[in-house]
Amino acid sequence: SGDAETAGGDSGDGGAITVGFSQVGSESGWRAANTKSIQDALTAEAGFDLSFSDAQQKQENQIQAIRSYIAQGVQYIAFSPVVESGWDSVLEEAKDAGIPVILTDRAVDSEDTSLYVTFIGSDFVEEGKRIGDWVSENLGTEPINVVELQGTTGSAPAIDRKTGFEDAIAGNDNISVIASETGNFTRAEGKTVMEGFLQAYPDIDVVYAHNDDMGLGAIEAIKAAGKVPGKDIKVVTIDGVKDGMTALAAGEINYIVECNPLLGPDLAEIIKTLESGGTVEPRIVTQDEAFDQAGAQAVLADREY
Ligand code: GYE
Repeated sequence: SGDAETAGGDSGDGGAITVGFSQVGSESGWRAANTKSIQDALTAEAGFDLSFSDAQQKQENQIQAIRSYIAQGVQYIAFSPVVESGWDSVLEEAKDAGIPVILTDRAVDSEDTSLYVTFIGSDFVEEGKRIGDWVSENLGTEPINVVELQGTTGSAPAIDRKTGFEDAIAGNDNISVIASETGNFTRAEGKTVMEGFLQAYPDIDVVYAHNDDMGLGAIEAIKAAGKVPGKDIKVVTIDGVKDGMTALAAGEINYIVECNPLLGPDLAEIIKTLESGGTVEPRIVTQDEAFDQAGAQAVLADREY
């Protein structure tokens, strides 16, 4: 139809849909898979003109990116909020500009839910709970000392995965979380924090890492301390990315609850639905599996990411 939106794309059916996406960063294997999924789904061939930015785990960068998408007048804004709080003003600016916002992966704590159309992503409380259930059910009744590597402070997955785990172990007096610190969802910080834990606590039984990458960093620290990961110290993580599943299949991780990063196709579909005047559910929960070592061995070859 020759409108302004045709400038950046060429869908041949009246102009590409302009979308601004503000990504958290590139902190983990999960994030890399999530970025690829979004970029692979919101292509020019599929009818999109995607502007993508990486906030390097900084909220101020995300706010700046969103403001620039508003200034550009994109048709849709999508983002994965690095932390839960502090979004109300910029979301109000988007609303005032008439630009629908879609939350992917992580939640905001804004009370006014009219500030975004929908939130698509996993149930992080449930993920933490499944890890806690596994620890409760598989490691016996002797005292179990757990150290926890938390995700980015203030992020929805760090808050919820901690809560879910605590809920699940609440009835088990033999399980204690003896230390809990953030490793910011990165392998390097997971390793450093675990080195500190190993020095401070001689009798760690389990590491609960909020993502695979921190667990993989912890494994390096465990090996460097002369212990065997998966045996001397059990390792349980969340995500199920290739490196995590490989370590699980090799016996260095004991259990992984999956968190599906492949949100691109659903995001594309949500935008197409809205574009054609349809409505979408305010909360779309992604389905996740869980794997023990035999389960990882069975699926490893066919994993997409
Ligand atoms: O688990 C972690 C990433 O928000 C679910 O962010 C996501 C988390 C994921 O850094 O690896």
